[in-house]
Amino acid sequence: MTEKKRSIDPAAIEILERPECQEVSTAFSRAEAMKPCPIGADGRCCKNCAMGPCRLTKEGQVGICGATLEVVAARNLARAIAAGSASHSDHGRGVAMTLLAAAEGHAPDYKIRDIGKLTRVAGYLDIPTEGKEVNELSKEVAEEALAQFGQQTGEIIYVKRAPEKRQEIWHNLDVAPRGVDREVVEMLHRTHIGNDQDPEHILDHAVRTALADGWGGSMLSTDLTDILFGTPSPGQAQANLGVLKGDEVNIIVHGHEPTLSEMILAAVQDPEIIEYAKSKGAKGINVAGICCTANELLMRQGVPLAGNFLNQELAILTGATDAMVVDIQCIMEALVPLSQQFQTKVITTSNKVKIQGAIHMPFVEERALEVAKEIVRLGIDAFTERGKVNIPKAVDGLVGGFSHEYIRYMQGGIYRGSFRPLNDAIMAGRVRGAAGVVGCNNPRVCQDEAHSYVVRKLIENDVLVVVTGCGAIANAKYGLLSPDAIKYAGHGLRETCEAVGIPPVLHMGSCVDNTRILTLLTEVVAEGGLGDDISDLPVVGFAPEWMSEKALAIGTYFVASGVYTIFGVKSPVAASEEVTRLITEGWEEKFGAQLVFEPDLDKMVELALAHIDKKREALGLTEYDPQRFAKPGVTWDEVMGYAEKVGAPVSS
Ligand code: NFS
Repeated sequence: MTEKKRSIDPAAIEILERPECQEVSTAFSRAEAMKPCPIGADGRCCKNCAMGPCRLTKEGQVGICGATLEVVAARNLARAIAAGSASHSDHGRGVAMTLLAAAEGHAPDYKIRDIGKLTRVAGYLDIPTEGKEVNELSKEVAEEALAQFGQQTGEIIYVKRAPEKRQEIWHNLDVAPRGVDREVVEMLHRTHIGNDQDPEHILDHAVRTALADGWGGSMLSTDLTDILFGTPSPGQAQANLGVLKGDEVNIIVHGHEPTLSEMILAAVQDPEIIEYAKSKGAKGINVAGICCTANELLMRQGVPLAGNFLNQELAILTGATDAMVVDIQCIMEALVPLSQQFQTKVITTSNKVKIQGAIHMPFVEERALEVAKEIVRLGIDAFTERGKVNIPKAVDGLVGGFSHEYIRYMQGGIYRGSFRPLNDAIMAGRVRGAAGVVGCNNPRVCQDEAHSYVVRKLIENDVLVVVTGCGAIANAKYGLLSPDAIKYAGHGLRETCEAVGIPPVLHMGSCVDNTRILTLLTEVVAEGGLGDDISDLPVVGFAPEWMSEKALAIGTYFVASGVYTIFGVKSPVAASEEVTRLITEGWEEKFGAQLVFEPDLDKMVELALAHIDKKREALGLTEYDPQRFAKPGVTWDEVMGYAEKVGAPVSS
């Protein structure tokens, strides 16, 4: 395999092609050396007890307990969904604990930054706000949020934020989550040897578990993070490894929680710390992010994105990363041995995550800023031990920070904010539909290729796109999150984006922020004219380069919320026709949407456009015609040329 096929990222290609990197082990080289186990890959392997592992490779073969292929594949998928839901939700719990500590005065370095959001969230949670001090209300909100995790009966409060028709579907199918933790625990119980052995029944609970994540743990995480650090609004930033600086201390924050990284950002602004860096010969301190931590900091603070999942090792290979500060999730163990060949200090900070050989500096909220400063000092000291530094030049501009609140605001302002312009544009066929393109990198497929290809094709076809997670970072690296991306958009989408003042690809945040997309879809339904449930909307979801269990949880809660969702790479249940049928036709019947696995990029796009057109037709909307909003016989270049001649403002 040539380096080109490993990635389309110019920085990644440059680093991987360097002579000195040829023998270095990275996820790219390990993926080439390690063939995936074909039995496990498509769901045929059961290792839920010590009678096995049982590998069901022959027609009609069953496990030692008699488990059929359908049950094995369904259980494996369900367990992955439980692990993904647990990860997002436990992250959400962490944010709730920080909010509580801040409200009670035990975390003096944190302040409530968004009182408006605090009041709105209190409203969602049915907490009266009148006459309450900020800290008092924050405490009640945090406690109620925490109660959602441990709740045993009834249903989680946020279920009621979904369209009414959707809630009815969940009630009728008995999949409305009762409590976040309960569903995860029950999923593990049901899939233990000798329990739930009906694939449909197992998958019903997998849906309930995923919903507990999407409309529970993750949605709470987004809300409470906004309360603590502010609801995002658009701002400019830069992306790719070119954001690292040769003459400054580079601190990379990597993982998922903004609680620590926000403090790192505060620490590097401390005059004493800046002075310390200068005393060691650095011009300053540069903070950049990787993975979802990057998205959290970008959305609120405009911190540059060093890259997505597959860029983490490459950042160290530049020789310019002095400290890589990690918290939870998507952190490769390989960072530590790699860092030992450089000056880079890998610092673990969560009490949930230790890596052998890394420096562990537990991050305690009571003395958050102090710990952050100690961590930054380690990075500054490492700067003095630098060897050869070789930073790729690749860097691209972007605009990030589109919270659903801001998207509403952009369509009418504070008092008249609505989704009317967007709904009208969809109804008129100016905008054909919308898509969420989210999720990971996976070295089994070319890095970023699927993300950027799918997004380019969608906007070309007048589909408005929202992105999160590593997918958002992927698109940022190729200029697709800059207003300039309008030049790739179809005529109708272009016109709409220019009228509203938005780019055609909107960065909506980290992976837990996929819940912002759920809220946005609900608001679009409530605006009227596009049916009365999410499953009526001409929208699709994508995770074209997925690899994590969290991605499966997200995909499942999107489908259960009514969004037709396409995953790339490969299907983890390919071995079982029955399970494949259950998550496609079966979920279509139950939830009005399917979870489809399709590795071919063009087919992915075809499926998406066909689905969007099918939904348009069902709604009785104008048939989409790509030429309707084009001036006949006039190309865009001609239009732009004319605009320039008459001095009209143009956006490309
Ligand atoms: Ni989402 Fe974010 Fe990236 Fe995938 Fe990992 S960082 S939570 S799981 S790899 S998008």
